[in-house]
Order: sequence, then structure tokens, then C-alpha cells
Amino acid sequence: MVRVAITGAAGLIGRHLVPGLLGVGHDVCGIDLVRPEAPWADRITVADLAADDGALATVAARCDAIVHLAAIAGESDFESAVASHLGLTHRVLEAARQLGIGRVIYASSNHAVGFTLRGMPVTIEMPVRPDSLYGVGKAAAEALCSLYHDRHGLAIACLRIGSFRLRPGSRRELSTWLSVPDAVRLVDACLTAPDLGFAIVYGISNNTRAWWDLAPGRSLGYHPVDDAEAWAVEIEATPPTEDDELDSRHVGGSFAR
Ligand code: 15L
Repeated sequence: MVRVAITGAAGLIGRHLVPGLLGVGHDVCGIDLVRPEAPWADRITVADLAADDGALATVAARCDAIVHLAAIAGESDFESAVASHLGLTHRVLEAARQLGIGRVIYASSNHAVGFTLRGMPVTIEMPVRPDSLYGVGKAAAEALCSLYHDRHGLAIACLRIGSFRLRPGSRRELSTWLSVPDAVRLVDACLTAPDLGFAIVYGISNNTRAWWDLAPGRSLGYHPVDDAEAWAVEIEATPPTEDDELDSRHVGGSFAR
């Protein structure tokens, strides 16, 4: 059992991750701008991570790990991207360092490499190639995580999450989908891996059409189960869209337009 604090706990991913991690036996608390309507809502502290220095310290004080999800979940202007991805991540890493919390799981994104051309497997050794200011923010925050690992010894996983959805909704998502149960498996693996060190991991399900390398995740104990292929016939029966055409060029899809 890991005692874990989740930033952005009421957000798109957080609201599934909190009950999911509780379900596999972890002790979970969280912080967000809003209180979710959920049976576990009393585990969430309502506070603005960007403005309230003490809130995260209070929430995370007795935790073993922080899962940092809070961020703008798409493209924004430059100042907002820097504040949201680099700024918030810095606050989280500093809180972890000061509180002696040894492990941080950071929700990065596939858009850190989104301008990479489609057609070949994408490994973690390939250069960062953001497709947006969002992707730049994620790549910069990954670099900050790397520094906190090297300089301060924190164990950190940067999860380059694909398309977190209840089910895949487009041709691209047949490759990039991350199911809710697999997201829980991924974070659980990163929370419990004995030798995490500094890891960059692609966060997708066990998709037949995957183009991101799952080996780094598997080496940490992440064994995804779901496969977007189950929706392939239904999705491919729909007429191709303009976004499908953009999605076929770069791994980040329409973010690279
Ligand atoms: C992301 O990182 C975004 O937060 C999400 O909205 C999706 O666009 C996803 O990537 C994706 O690439 O499908």
C-alpha cells in the first residue's frame, strides 16, 4: 500500500484514478480547484496549486508519492503553458523534495514527441519533438523531472500519455488509446516498481496498432490488458474526416497542424 497524493484529482484522469488506486489498495488523497461529486470527495482538498504554497504540503505531508496530473489539458498561449506545465511541476517537485517524498509520477503527454512522423515505432530514445506549446511545456517539465532525479535523488516516472478515454473514438485512437483500467495499472506499476530511478514511459493500452514502444513500461511492471482493436470495425465504418487525414501524418495528430 502506497500513501499517494494526486494533484488534479477531480480532473479528467484524476476522477478515474482516485477510485482506481483506492480499488487496488492504495491510500489516496488529492488536491484540486473543485470538489468532485463522488463518494471519495472528502479525500480531496479544494485549493489552487498555483497560488497556495501550503496546500500541497498539507495534503502530501504523510504521503510516500505524488501523482501530478494538474495542468491545462491542451494547447494554450505561451505564458499559460509555461505556468501550467513547468510552473506547477516545479511546485510539486519542490514540495516532494522539501517533504522528503521520494517518488513522483508526472502526467506528461505524447505531444512531447508529437511532430515525429508516423510510420515507424516511437521509442523513448528518439529526440523530443513537440507538436505544440502544450508539448513544449510537457517536454520542459520532463527535463525538470530529470534534474530533480539527478540532483535530488527523487524517483520519477514521466508518463507520455496517449488518448485517455472510456473508449477509442477515432482512427488515430486505435493506436493511442489508454483505457481507464490500464491507466490505473500504469500508475500502480510506477508507484510500486522497486527501482524506478528516472523513467519515461509511453502510456497506452495493449493496442494492436500501437506505434509507441511499451517496453519501458513493461520493464517497470506495467502490463496493459485492453486493446482498442475491439472498436476497429465500428470506427473504420465511419467516413474519414479532415482530422483523420492530419492524424495520419504525425504521431501527435491534429496538434501538429
Ligand atoms: C493529450 O495529451 C491531451 O491532453 C488529450 O486531450 C488528447 O488530445 C491526447 O493527448 C491525445 O493525443 O489524444
